[in-house]
Amino acid sequence: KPTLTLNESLPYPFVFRPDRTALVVIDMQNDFCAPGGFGERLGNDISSTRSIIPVISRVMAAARFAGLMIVHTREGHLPDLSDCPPSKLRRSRRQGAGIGDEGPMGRILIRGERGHAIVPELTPEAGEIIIDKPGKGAFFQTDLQAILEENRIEALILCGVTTHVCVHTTLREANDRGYECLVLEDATAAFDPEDHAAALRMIWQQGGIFGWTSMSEPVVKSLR
Ligand code: TIU
Repeated sequence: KPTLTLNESLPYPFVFRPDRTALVVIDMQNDFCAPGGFGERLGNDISSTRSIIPVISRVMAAARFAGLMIVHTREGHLPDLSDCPPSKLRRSRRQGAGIGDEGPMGRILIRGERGHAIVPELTPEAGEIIIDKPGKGAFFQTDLQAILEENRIEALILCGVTTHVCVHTTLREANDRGYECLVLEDATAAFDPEDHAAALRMIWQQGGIFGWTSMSEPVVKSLR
């Protein structure tokens, strides 16, 4: 399989093998992208997280076309909250968005509820991996690392929400596990654009201390 080079990435060209690369779509759930969900109840404007849905859709289509492994993650907890740290529960309640509380889309951030589901536009296809995670990072208390190793994956292309929280935590976990990471600037979002910009800068500074960033279009083009 050929090696692809993205000349447009920061801080320098990102080189990857499609057969050793996974697209990881992080937490594109109703709870972060739909009215009445966890994100909005925390006091955020969800227009930024909604705006990346069509961008991710294009990237996902290109990844499917090129045969990349696709991983979807969902943040959420068991109905009895046994996998939710008391600290996380306390802080969510204090903010008026208690994990497990009833909302317009069912219980907030609980597996199986409508709020927990991936937005309909980005529904996973058969054969794609879905990782249910209790934390911000996709590696903590999940099978993700074992699945990536089984598939001989060496590099991750990350998108989803939010840039500075679950995308960054997953990026950092992946770094410590030896994966090369590319984060898509226009296919990630935070509720506050300052958090988004700062989080992106943190990736490529110091010669790419956590990896690379790029706009989506060069990636889509390279996969065609
Ligand atoms: N998925 C994710 O980023 N979870 C969060 O709680 N993000 C916030 O920005 N709150």
